[in-house]
Amino acid sequence: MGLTNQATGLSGLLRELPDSLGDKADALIALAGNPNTGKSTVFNGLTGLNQHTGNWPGKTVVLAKGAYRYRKKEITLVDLPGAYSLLANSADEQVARDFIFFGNPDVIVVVTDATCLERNLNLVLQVLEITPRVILCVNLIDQAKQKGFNINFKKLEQILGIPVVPAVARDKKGLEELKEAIHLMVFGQYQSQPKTLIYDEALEQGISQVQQELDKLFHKKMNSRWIALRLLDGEMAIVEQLLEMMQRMEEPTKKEVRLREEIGVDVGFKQGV
Ligand SMILES: Nc1nc2c(ncn2[C@@H]2O[C@H](COP(=O)(O)OP(=O)(O)OP(=O)(O)O)[C@@H](O)[C@H]2O)c(=O)[nH]1
Ligand SMILES: [Mg+2]
Repeated sequence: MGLTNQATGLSGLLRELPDSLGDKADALIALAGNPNTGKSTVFNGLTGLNQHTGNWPGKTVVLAKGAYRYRKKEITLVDLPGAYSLLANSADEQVARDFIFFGNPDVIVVVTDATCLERNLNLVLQVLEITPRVILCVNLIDQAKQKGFNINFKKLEQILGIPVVPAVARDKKGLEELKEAIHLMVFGQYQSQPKTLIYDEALEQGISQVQQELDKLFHKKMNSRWIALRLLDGEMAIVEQLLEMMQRMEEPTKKEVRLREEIGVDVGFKQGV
């Protein structure tokens, strides 16, 4: 059931993914978050699948996949490995980041630990640099209450410009609200309005120069600001992944190949009719 990505190579991950998703899913949702924030507990609560929730050193990076139905929609959920950042410092972080950027999920739910929200929000801001389609699930509210923390969720929502859903995933509290928030973001009118992080002037100038070139290359089909930031950060490995992505964009999908074959046989498409 897991999507293994032993070599953490993007190509393997993306090649495996579309086939394993099936044709039925109406939306693809990724669960991201720092290690140990309750992602797998949320995943199990939503999908009803009994996943192992442990983490141990040296394990193969596994992306667990499950599904649930809500308001007549089939939702596919992917449980990403824990990541403190999206700077690809570890295999887990790289897989999480590659999935968020290249996997094209409809929504990313970032599961955070309410007892150390400040540290967790770092990842939220990094995910928001990739996509505005983010929902913040503040989990472990029970523990935060025990510690006497009082979190103003409405204020958090206003500051970040995205939906914020408090939860106690272990007791299945907040999961219905999470399903509704996901539904509204994918199928409803909800438009998140996250604020863009602005860097100092010199860096912003560099970003816009690199961005102009990238927009020409990718015809504005990719988040060029984020790629520019990675390149300015000296992360050249991203270039290889982007080239691979471009190649994929040009390759016909399996469905297209099948369709062409069918049409070719039936109506002589191959003879150029
Ligand atoms: N008190 C409390 N414990 C929780 C809650 N949600 C999850 N847990 C517990 O927190 C621990 C970690 O949960 P996981 O779901 O494994 O966390 P994870 O984010 O998937 O962890 P990694 O995959 O290792 O990054 C488990 O012991 C859960 O039972 C919650 O809302 N409250
Ligand atoms: Mg987990």
